[in-house]
Amino acid sequence: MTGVQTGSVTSLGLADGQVGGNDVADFNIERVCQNFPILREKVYGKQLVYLDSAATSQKPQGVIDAMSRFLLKKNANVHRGVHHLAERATEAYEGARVKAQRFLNAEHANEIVFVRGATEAINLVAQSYGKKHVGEEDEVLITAMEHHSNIVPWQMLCEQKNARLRVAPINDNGELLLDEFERLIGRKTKLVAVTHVSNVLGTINPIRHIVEMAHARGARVLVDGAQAVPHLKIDVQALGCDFYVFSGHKMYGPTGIGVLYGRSELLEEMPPYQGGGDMILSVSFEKTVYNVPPYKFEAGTPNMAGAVGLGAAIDFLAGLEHEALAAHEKEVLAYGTRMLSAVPGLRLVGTAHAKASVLSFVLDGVHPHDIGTILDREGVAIRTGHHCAQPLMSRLDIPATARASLGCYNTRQDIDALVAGLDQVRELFQ
Ligand code: C6P
Repeated sequence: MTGVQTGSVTSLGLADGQVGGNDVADFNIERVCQNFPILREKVYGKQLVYLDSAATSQKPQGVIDAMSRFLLKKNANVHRGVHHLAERATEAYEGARVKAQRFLNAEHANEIVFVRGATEAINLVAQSYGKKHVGEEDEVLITAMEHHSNIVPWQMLCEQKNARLRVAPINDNGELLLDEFERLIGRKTKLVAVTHVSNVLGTINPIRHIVEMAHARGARVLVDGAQAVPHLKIDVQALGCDFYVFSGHKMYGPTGIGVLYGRSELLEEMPPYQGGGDMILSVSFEKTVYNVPPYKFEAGTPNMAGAVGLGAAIDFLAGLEHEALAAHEKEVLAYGTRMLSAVPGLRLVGTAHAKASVLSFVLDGVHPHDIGTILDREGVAIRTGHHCAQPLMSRLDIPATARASLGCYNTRQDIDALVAGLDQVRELFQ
């Protein structure tokens, strides 16, 4: 939020009393913003306007405090020591796992594997489940709107196994062509890997429908939830997916921590991804007996402070009344869509009917990098480039976009600052 200057940075409780319904007024934006100290920063003497949350979100004070409290009061290696601090650390770490379980509405805490982020989670599934179940001439189905993290691990697997990577097409609005998608799920399809929300287009994919189509043909489904978790309420049981992955840092948590959710029976039969400490029950030079999930997939000392920070981010999101947050984000997205559409020479990229907080665009005669550089001088932070989705750029026949992406702290004023900055860009270039 532009110009947030006031208030102490303490409260997490954001839903005032009986907050409910879809009234945006229920959402106390000033109190939300007070949780994010970095929003008071100035860049080049201008008030920071942060519109790059899809790359990484800013962190609320509660997350910063929880991590520092862990390091100040509880730090020790988890699962190993008999001493008191080791117990405290293990309790904090395993407590974060239970928070993640509730956040996703997973049935069991042991379905939550801590990983570095969405990228590592997808690689884990590809090299463990994929290596075991995808054979020669089998197929893995992805979509044309995937992030490189949900393309390259499957390409690597397909190369290793002589399998085939298939790609479901999208229309010009950036929506999946569901009939085509269904047609591509065949007898040989072992896995479908699809993003819940596109990081470039903002498209929200109909995951439950996709899962039904895939399961009807015996294929497993991995959902890349990296861009969905900050905005949507996730219920993996209702979605019915087999795997769901996300990164902590896009949902107000720290970097270096993320989650792989996998259904128990799948995690149990999957081979380990990496070997090392903590993932074993016993080791001899002749034979190693692996630990049970999730520990089987958590070799080595994990990111304990990161897990605690992720737990605090989950608490932060739980403290926001979800309906009010969703209504606020929808309203700012709609305002942004209207305002940007009115900028001469600007074309929005990604106009799906179901969309989350992403506004990608191109501007006649101006390279996106120039847009980003000029906006930066005005204090407006956006991302420009291919956004790790080069095949999508090829499909759209553009080299890059400028992308403004929204978090819970963004407002109409931030959109106004973006549009004012774009006016300057146009004056210089058009
Ligand atoms: N997208 C963006 O600016 P990691 O790097 O593992 O935390 O997340 C990877 C990833 C996977 N899937 C989707 C849909 C994503 O958007 C991302 C990360 C950032 O769009 C950085 S490239």
